[in-house]
Amino acid sequence: MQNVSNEATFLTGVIEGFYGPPWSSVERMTLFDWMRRCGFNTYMYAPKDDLKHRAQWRQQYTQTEAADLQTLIRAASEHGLEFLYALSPGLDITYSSTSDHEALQGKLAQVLSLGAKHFCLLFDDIPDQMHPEDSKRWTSLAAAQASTTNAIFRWIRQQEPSSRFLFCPTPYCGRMAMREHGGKNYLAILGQELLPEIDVFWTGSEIIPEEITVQETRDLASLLRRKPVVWENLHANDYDGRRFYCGPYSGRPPELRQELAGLLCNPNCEFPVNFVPWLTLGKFLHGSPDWNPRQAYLEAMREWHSQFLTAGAPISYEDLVLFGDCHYLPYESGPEAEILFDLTRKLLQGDPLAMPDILAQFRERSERLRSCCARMAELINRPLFNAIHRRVWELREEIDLLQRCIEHRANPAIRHTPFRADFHLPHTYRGSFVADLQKFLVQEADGAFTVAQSLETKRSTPETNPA
Ligand code: GDL
Repeated sequence: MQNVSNEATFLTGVIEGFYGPPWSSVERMTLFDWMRRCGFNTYMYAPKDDLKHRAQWRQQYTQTEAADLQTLIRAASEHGLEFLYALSPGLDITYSSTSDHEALQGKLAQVLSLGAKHFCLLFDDIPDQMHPEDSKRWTSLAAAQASTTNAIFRWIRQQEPSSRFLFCPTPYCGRMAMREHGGKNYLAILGQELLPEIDVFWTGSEIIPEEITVQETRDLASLLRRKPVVWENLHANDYDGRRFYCGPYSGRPPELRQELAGLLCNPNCEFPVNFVPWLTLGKFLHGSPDWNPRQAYLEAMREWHSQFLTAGAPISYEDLVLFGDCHYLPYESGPEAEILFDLTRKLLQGDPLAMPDILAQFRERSERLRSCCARMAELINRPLFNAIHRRVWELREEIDLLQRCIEHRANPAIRHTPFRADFHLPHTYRGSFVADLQKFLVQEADGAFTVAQSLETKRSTPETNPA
């Protein structure tokens, strides 16, 4: 499909587009260095919890905030990167309101005056109902959003003729479109109404799809009448505070690049853990057709390893790979972690004394991981330590508990007595109100939720549920 956006640069890079605390200016400067190293060309500013990006989108930045934004815009340019400013007015905008239109224009005028050239309007994660006033003027949300965006785009192009402009639809993945989120035929109406110069974001069949295929992307492009820009959420972790992902860019074929107008990734909230995801994404975007995610991961881990110097005993490359494999991707753990998982499962399902080889392998591998986690406390790179230490602690605790349990089961003198661990007591370990609530609903393999078999009282007591 030929469209206007094909003639423009293929967008590659990073969206700061997650929920949670935005990155610091120091992190953003490091980001720009890393982005150059990855061969990316674009940074999109869209932190959901910059109040003035979304919740209070009408408000202009204060002098201090504006000065910070200006510094950031300049720094992007000094690094040879395009800076894209995104605004999210969808939570409460009235599309037909003159004052809202003026607020929108006024806000973007301020950011233009700070040096930004490229813009984006985001309508993701908003109510899909229109204001009654809007329904009088447009028959669909898609038409209302397209009309508003076209008007802003035309105005921006008058100020800045080289401006690149993007749009994020309310249904931004296949599942939402299928459920008619945003209204019937939203994407077809958008494709027809939105000016062809405006690029459209898309996350894939799901918000975080395991795979993105060429065929589904072609189908979408014909609906939208333009090639989409992928908003890549593969490494985003804002939806689950217990996880981060440092695995490789994966699940997308190299041929996909030809079907897109760009690919920008919205990554982990914890800035330092994005090194390997970005390096591998850079390789995917610029690499050869024989792209191999695992290979790219192992190479990128060699580079990341240099950031794991400690004040004490060193962390080896092999141990770092094992640790990284425990925090791989949303749908899979890395192979080194899988081996540990299988060893543990076998030892817990059977008699450890009857499988000395498995026991020996478990001892070696679990101890490597446990002590690697312990050494992380001595990382010289404290921002990296701060970013990962909760997850490191949790992993170490669990490995420690499993080691104790398996050694208990492997000890003929005590193996028939109940296993207890003094460091893992009820209420202090695996506790929390959320953990209690999570016990109510069980998710089946097909995604359906069922009510748990036994709905016990809120807090299990030591008597009823010993550790
Ligand atoms: C989303 C949000 C994004 C968030 C991500 C992962 C889009 C277009 N919007 O739905 O801000 O970080 O999921 O939770 O992806």
